[in-house]
Amino acid sequence: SSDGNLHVALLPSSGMGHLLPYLRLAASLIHHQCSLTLFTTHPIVSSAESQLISTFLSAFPQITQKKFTPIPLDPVAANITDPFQLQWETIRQSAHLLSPLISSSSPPLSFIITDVTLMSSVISVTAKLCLPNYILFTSSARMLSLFSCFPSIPSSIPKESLPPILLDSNSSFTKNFSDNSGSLKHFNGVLINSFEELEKESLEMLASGNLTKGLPPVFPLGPFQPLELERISLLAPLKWLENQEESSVVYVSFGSRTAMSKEQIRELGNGLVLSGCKFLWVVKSKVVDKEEEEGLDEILGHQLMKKIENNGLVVKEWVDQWQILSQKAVGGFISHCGWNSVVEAACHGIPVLGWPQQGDQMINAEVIEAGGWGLCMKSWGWGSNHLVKGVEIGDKIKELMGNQRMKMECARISEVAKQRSKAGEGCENMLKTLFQSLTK
Ligand code: BUP
Repeated sequence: SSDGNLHVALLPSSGMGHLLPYLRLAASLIHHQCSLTLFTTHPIVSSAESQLISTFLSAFPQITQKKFTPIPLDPVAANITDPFQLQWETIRQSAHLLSPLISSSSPPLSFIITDVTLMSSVISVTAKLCLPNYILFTSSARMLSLFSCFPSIPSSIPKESLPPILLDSNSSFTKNFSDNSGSLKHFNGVLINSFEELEKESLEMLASGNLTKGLPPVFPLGPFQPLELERISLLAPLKWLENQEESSVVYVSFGSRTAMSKEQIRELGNGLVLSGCKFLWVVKSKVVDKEEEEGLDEILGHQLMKKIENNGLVVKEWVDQWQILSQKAVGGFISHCGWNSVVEAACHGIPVLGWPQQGDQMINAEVIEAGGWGLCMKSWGWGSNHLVKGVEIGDKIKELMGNQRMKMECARISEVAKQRSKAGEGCENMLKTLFQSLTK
């Protein structure tokens, strides 16, 4: 094939929500006979990431791993409490150390694909090496439209949907976001896990060139498919789902890096019980999986545990979300609206009760709301801001599970998503266009 002699390097950022789409993309690139180098950053923050990387590398021995060890940052001096964000900043500040790793790659690299959180620091390295750059943007096209204009805000996005931290122009987070946005015009293209039927307006706006000057082409490659190697051995949730009635279960997960307060977790538990629905609930009380020490008994309390017994299954471990969403029994999803979860829900036609917690999640939840296949709970605020009571949560779950219109809308999107996932559609065609643009 014409793209057979390309050597592509992938530099993901930290967090499962960033890593997973990189590895899913990597598998498609291998399908196109590209040689691949995967940059991994050490030490790795979560066990979930370490495990996935090693499983991935043993499944694809033809991929070269290049270990990158940035100079550690002091979290206090850097004023960053979130360990994943700290890792982003650590990589940014050590980006110059990537230079020898890039130069020594053999055969020489054709281009590098990197993460939005690392853009401006990576471009300063690759510009000197004259290496073309792409971004794999791990969020929505709607979020990309904000990112590409920032600090301006597109008229389609309400200011209240921005995470509070981005409204503080003095925060280092906002400064990085701005710098990265400013470097966008130096990139050759943006790859994104989205597709027309999911985000028509935003993708059209991005393609029109009216949004911002010098925006490189956007390649909607979605929906990304999970890899066989992502399947995990925790079978209890799937076994339990097999015995539940069709569309009767609400699946609850807030992704890999959102920990709720114990108080909010218990209100959510009460809400689930009050809804009268069956539920499968992934509980997380610590930001990094390695630190999860308390048992469910301690987190939920004995009383709530008793009430839950006959209604739901609660787990603390990593689950096979893709498989769970594909089960007939699942009829709704309470989600923080991390972008991977949104796309996965769309693929399986599961209506979402969106409860954004941080970052891009409110903007992603608005995609669902606008598409008519879920609810975006703006009034529930940003994460820790205030406590949402069980009664209110229970009512919303009933609304989610009873809404036929949302179910139909969602089934329609899922049909299109399935079509696109078939060989020869979506990702494949877009990758071809991408390779053609490279050889021009
Ligand atoms: Br938790 C969990 N099993 O138990 P998002 C997550 N996932 O398969 P996040 C599991 O991780 P950011 C689990 O299917 C999705 O592909 C899930 O990504 C999978 O949210 C991914 O949804 C999670 O984007 O990341 O983890 O909060 O905030 O960085 O988007």
